Amino acid sequence: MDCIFCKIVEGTIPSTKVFEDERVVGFLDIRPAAPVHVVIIPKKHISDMNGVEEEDLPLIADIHRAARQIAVERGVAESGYRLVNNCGPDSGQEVFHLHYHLLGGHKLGLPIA
Ligand code: D5M
Repeated sequence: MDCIFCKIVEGTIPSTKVFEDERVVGFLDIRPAAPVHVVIIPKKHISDMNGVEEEDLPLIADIHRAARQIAVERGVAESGYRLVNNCGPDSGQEVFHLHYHLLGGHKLGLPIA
């Protein structure tokens, strides 16, 4: 499958991984939108939130658990951070492998709409 994030999981293209466990990987975003910008993905290929099946729901909890740990390790757990999922054309989703952006490290702007 020609999926850039699957290739990051496999290690066939370079990335700076900051988190990895059995089911989840976190790596630095190539185009950081904030001082801390980590992309968190399930290793399993799921195209987007609409593709999340009932059986995948534990993976969403795994991603949140990873996000919390990454936030601590990147020093933004106390100052605050945002976890963003883009789904579909209006959201601007560019990569069709389910992912969450963990953003922090400065005062984040609102609204994001
Ligand atoms: O965001 C997709 C995000 O993925 C976007 O912020 C760039 C990032 N990206 C794309 N390719 C790479 C690689 N190779 N390494 C690290 N980060 C990458 P979206 O929500 O789909 O708009």
